[in-house]
Amino acid sequence: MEEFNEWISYRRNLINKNLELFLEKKNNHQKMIYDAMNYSVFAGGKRIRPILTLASYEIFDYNINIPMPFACAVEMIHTYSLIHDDLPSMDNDDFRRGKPSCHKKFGEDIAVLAGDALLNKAFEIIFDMNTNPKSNLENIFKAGKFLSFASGSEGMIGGQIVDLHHKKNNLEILKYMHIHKTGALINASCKIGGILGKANNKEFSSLDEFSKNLGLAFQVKDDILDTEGKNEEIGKPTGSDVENKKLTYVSLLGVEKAKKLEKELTEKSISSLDHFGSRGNHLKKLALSLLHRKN
Ligand code: GRG
Repeated sequence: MEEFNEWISYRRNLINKNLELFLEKKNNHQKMIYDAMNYSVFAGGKRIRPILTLASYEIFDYNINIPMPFACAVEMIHTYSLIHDDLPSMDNDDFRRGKPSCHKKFGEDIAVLAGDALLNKAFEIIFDMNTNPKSNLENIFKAGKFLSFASGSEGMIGGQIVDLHHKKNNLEILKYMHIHKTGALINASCKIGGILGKANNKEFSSLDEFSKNLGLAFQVKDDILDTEGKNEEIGKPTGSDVENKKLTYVSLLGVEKAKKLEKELTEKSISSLDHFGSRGNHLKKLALSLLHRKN
């Protein structure tokens, strides 16, 4: 456990250092946008998706500098989605990561632009990767395609549309929404690690299977935390799903069945890594730690 905590902290710190470099503040006329981008990116996120990218890559190779720009890009896209999701025209949330949400701090106009700028920055740093002689251009393009697809209208944005504009009244549509809204980026985070690590077809499929189940488990846990979590640990008021009469795994199945489902999905995800042997251990531990997370 101690070893795993150190393993996580080391990667989280490295991701934060790289994010700082990529998002260096500029003291020019558009300083405000850098302030807003940095505010949201450094508001205390867990960095789960970039750690998944690194951990997936590490099944194949130890040099985590290679996937690092992608790991940071994934986190930037995730943060952009949270900034936009919190806007009054979407979920209208005043708090995020324990702090006033971006639009509460900087105003709606800046929050929209900060989200847009993070999305653009993400792809800028990926295109910059071709300057690294160790990078394989073909794999960078392939991974970049996965990331843009997962973030777009057939991925995360697609899920958000279902959330905002579809009547959600059964498990099937709920699952569809979450596979896209939350699952797609988690899935891409792992697949990117596999592509850059030059995984073969079987290995790539295992990472795909792992992250699909993990993404769903992650969302079920999110629903459980909204019912059972503590405001101060989660960083925003809990109980909002019930208040907003949202369809969730908890409202559909009840909390006990939702917990059972989350456990089953986590176990399923873990078992798809079995053929990696001990090389899959950190990813497995990561999945287990998400099952027990408090925020
Ligand atoms: C606006 C294009 C657009 C998309 C929004 C992902 C998303 C789509 C909205 C977020 C809504 C939400 C809270 C979903 C629950 C699952 C989730 C993504 C939780 C937040 O992720 P964590 O727990 O957050 O990894 P931190 O703050 O740790 O990074």
